[in-house]
Amino acid sequence: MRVTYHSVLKSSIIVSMLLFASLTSKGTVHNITVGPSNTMTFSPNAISNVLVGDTIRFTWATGTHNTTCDGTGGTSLPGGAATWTHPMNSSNTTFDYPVTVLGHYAYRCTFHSGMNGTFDATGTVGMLSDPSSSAVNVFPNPFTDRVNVSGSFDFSKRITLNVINIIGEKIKCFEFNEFQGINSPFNLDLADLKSGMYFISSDALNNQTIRIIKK
Ligand SMILES: [Cu+2]
Repeated sequence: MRVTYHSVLKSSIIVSMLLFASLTSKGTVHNITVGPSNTMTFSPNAISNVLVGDTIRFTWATGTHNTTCDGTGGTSLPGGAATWTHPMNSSNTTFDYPVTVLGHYAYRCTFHSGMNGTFDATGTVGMLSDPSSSAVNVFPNPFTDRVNVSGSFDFSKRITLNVINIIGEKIKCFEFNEFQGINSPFNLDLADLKSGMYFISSDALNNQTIRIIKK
């Protein structure tokens, strides 16, 4: 695979595109039922396909419970993720937790020993400007030096991935002239970027714009 690199370009069109993309960003809601059929369980008690940008929705069914993830009592969550504790009973029937950090989450009900569950955030949802387009994964995110981009690319085109800073300047452009297998991620060397937030955009990603964070 050959990668070519272009110098800085600037485009105010991209700024308006980013604003539009952020307004239409969407993730998936993952539903967890709390205490179904008078059991001391979360159902499902393990979810493996969560993406950053998704929402975990706890919905009460029966009993008096809570959902807690604060790093104590066997619970755990990735560094930088917000802790939570929320009652789940007939007066508190739903609780939404927005997933903003990649990693493994282990939560529990503090009232009932053994009533616990996990979910794993393994990728980042694309910010979709076209709701019908499929999701793109970027990992790791946050990243240190290199970031992988995978998803349903339009392979009828040469793949160009642009890296854009928060004021809309295109600061890098990667061109992939030989197509990889659809399951092989594109690996971008971003070691020389400063820490902060950037976006990846590409015509070949159905105009999705993906937020990435450099550590
Ligand atoms: Cu409980």
